[in-house]
Amino acid sequence: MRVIDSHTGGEPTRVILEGGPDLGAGSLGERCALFARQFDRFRTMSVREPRCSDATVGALLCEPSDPTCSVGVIFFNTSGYLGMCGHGTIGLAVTLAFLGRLQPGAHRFETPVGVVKVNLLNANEAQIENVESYRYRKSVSVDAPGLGMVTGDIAWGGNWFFLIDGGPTALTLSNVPELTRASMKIRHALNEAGVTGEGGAEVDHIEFFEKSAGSDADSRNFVLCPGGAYDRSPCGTGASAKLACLAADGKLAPGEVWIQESIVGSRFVTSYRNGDAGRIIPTITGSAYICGETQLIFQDGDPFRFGIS
Ligand code: PYC
Repeated sequence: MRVIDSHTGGEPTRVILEGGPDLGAGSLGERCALFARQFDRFRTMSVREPRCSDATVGALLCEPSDPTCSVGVIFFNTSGYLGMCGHGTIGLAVTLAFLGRLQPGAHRFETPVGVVKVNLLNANEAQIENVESYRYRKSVSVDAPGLGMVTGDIAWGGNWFFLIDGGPTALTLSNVPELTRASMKIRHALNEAGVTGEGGAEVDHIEFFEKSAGSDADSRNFVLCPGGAYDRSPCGTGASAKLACLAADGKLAPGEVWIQESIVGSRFVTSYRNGDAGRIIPTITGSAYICGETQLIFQDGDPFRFGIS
């Protein structure tokens, strides 16, 4: 399997260029379902230890089914599949630029949850216009063991998020273990209480945010991803969900810039325009860098050929 690794604001993306499954020519949604049903081992072998880690998002490069798109992509991680991935889309754009397959300018990428517009600004920087994002429920409270009642908003930004104003402790790197434990408890409490996104979808990302201390960013966040790792980047879909909440509360106007900082201090510059029915269309700008070009080898007899589960 041939892969290229990059990071976007510290968050890794592994693009599978060759050696992935043949998923046919259905819609990206159909191909993602087929991937999960019949070829899930390609996911586990490419992103799980010992060849990768929980922090990485994998990206299977596909032929698009939409003729207006230049690229199709299915994102996944160690625990399952992602509808969309903001940092991963920026990483993919920069990877394709590195390979000489994408020129600066406007492009359209097809994902299982819709088309994302990508403007490659230069070799390391891209701006994406994400899928329509919206707040689904405001001020939902759950009782999380050891934390008490926790209140947050449920919003869609290409994945489902529970967004909480303020963490149980300051949003600093040294507090990552405590933030991880707390956000896992909250996610578990949401699941136990049957609190979901629209249509019963699991809320699998938990986001704490607060005003950035000693920085000119508008907000700093900590995002727990489905696999249990935290997002080193400011999380493109999480930032989109946050923008949707700000827009719904009348706290950010269309076109106004919102700088979202991650727990490691990396940044996305974001804004939105109005979509349909009170939804918004977020724009996220960020940088990615190539870290490696690798041939993954899976030897016969390797007990961890398909990854450590
Ligand atoms: O940037 O959207 C994102 C993302 C989702 C999970 C990890 N990063």
